[in-house]
Amino acid sequence: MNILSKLTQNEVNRQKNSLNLIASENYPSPKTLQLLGSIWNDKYAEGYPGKRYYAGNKYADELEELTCQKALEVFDKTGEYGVNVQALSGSPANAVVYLTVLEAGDTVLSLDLASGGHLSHLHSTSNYLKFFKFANYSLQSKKQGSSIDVADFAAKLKEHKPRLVIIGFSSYPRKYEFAKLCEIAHEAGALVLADISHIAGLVAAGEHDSPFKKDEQGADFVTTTTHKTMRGPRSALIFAKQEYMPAINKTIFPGTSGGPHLNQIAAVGQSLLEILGEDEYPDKQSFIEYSQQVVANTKSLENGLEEAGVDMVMPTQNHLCLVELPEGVDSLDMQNRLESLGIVTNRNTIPGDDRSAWRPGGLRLGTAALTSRGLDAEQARELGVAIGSVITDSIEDKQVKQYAQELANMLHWYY
Ligand code: DSN
Repeated sequence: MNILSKLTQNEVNRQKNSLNLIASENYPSPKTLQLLGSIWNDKYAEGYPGKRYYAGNKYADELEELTCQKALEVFDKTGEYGVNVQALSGSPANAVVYLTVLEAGDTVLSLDLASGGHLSHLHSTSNYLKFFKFANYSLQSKKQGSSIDVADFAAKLKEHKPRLVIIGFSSYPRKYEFAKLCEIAHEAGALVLADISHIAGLVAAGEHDSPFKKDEQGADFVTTTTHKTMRGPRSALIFAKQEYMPAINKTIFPGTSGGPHLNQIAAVGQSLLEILGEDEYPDKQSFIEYSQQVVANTKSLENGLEEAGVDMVMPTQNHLCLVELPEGVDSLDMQNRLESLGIVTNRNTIPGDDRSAWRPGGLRLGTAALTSRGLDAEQARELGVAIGSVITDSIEDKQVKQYAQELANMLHWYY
């Protein structure tokens, strides 16, 4: 075994023997993973099906066409959208939309980072601020329910006159109100990008409202990564209303990228077949059943945390929940302590956070990965109680470590 085989085996053991609650991670099917490491890796295919710059792309063309067709079948019931499957991941996919629709000096309006926005949605640290400006909308107070503050959203539109508005989040446990926000943004003359990276699987399964709608209630652009609740490989999809597709395609190639990664496109195609039920879904369940279980498990996990006396930032309605850590509990220390017990989480900013970004005030927990390993609602509740008891310091570490190891041993492992 060489050093890389050893490292890989170590990582397999780490994943298998721990409980992964990182809301943006998941375990794709073995077939999906195999395609990532397949001979599609070897081929260059600059261009698009039927118009490539190198020879040898007969099957690459069929592959890309198939993946596009399946992506539209899964997501777009309106027939108004097209798709590009060549983006390498979520942040570059969002950048493609910016470079397609924005002129230098234009403003993008997005949710502020502490409230659950994403780094790629233009924030103070973004290099894109050399060219574009940003403004943020925010959430209601906790007392009002912590949802998107629609009045603030409308006011910010009026104040900043953004060219593009982003509806999409990295750490927002509630449902995204696409239709209402799209309508308000369109009325103000802005274009809308819905970034559904976190909830794509829920949207595909009908467990969450869809931004793919006709007219003013639909987003003009929809981006998503494919490896979170979609349970596919690391990659991304960019959808746009048909009128914008030629410009989006041009921004990807030749605008910003060379050859697409056909191995990623093949693996995305596999996960779409599984979502559509055209290939067997792991564990003989359907994607819809899996997605319903993700939502149910997250609610149970939250119930368990609350039973143990932990406060949530807002009640969960999707695949993730957000803990507000008590005063005096440091999030980095808590993340490290839980990891040492076999429970993998990530610390996160929370609305109005006045702690530092390195040691923010919250802990984000998602159940998509463990649900892929067969976690059920009662197990999720018990896990919530265990984590909550660590946070409130009312249980011995060795007891939690043993419990986490037993649960990890009980859950499926695919690879
Ligand atoms: N890191 C991912 C997330 O957790 O949301 C996306 O960049």
